[in-house]
Amino acid sequence: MEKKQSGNGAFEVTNVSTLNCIDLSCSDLRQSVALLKQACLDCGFFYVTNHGISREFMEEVFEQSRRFFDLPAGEKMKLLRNEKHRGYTPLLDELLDPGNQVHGDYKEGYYIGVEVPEDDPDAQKPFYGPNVWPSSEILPGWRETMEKYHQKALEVAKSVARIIALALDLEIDFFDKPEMLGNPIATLRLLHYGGEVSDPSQGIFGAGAHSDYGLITLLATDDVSGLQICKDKDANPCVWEYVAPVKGAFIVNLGDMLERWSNCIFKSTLHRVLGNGQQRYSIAYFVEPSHDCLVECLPSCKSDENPPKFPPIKCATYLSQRYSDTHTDLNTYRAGQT
Ligand SMILES: O=C(O)CCC(=O)C(=O)O
Repeated sequence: MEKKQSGNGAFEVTNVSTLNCIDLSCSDLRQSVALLKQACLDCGFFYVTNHGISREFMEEVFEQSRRFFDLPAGEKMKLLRNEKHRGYTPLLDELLDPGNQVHGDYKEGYYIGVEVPEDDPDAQKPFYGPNVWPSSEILPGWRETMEKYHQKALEVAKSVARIIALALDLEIDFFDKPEMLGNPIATLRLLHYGGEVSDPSQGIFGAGAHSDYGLITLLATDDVSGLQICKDKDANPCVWEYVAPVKGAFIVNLGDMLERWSNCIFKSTLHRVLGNGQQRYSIAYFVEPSHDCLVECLPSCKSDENPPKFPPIKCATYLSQRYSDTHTDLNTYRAGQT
């Protein structure tokens, strides 16, 4: 248990959550499916270990991330995120929980999507296009590290998605189809929390409460705690529990599209980040299907007694709405330059 002094002087006692752990090297697939299903029904968060990405490589990705965020603010602003959601997001850019936050999140970030050259017809789609890269003179090897990580993380995501498919009584390769993860919108996001202390009673957060938009998110963190989950998002007030970092493991959580696909059998989970005065680095990998994928209730998740709770929606339409709801209008930065 962790004790934290809240703004009004009272102590909030926060438990550390116990989460199931899915070992991707385990040969007993039935056991993995059972563990994952229990985690998805219980809280929508679990750890994934033995995923095939080495600790050395993870350390390299974190080191490159630190090198980026250590650059002077002016250098980072030259790489400001564009309309395709690629590039740098400054401190306070994102406001995830407007009802409870006095301003944006105390974090900066960097979005890297699937690299699609400008002259490729797919680059017309809202979430495809070329990435924004720091120059190799300033950060040698940076792009190569991030591209390699992007590919490796997608393989991990596909392995997890196969277990999710089985847990939902679907064919194991359900999410491997071209319109699903065959041609996904998958976004790597480097995050840096600068060491500000959060104060929920004053509406100040490292990241405000939110659920992720897609199928799943793979999260790697350093060993500074801060991530909290609310297992029952319908509870009022929410009960927050810390998720402890586990060396070498991904923290995986379910997103809103999976909630829609599964007709709320597997719910997305509210989570937030509290800063504790220490700098913190994390790396999120958001996994969404292809632009044109119609996210609609799965046959195995509906019946006459339990009809679909959400209308079908195209992945790109849904995502565009969620991004514009939560990010600062880019014109605000342009106005600041004149
Ligand atoms: O930094 C973290 O631990 C969580 C980040 C997160 O929730 C997000 O980017 O959606």
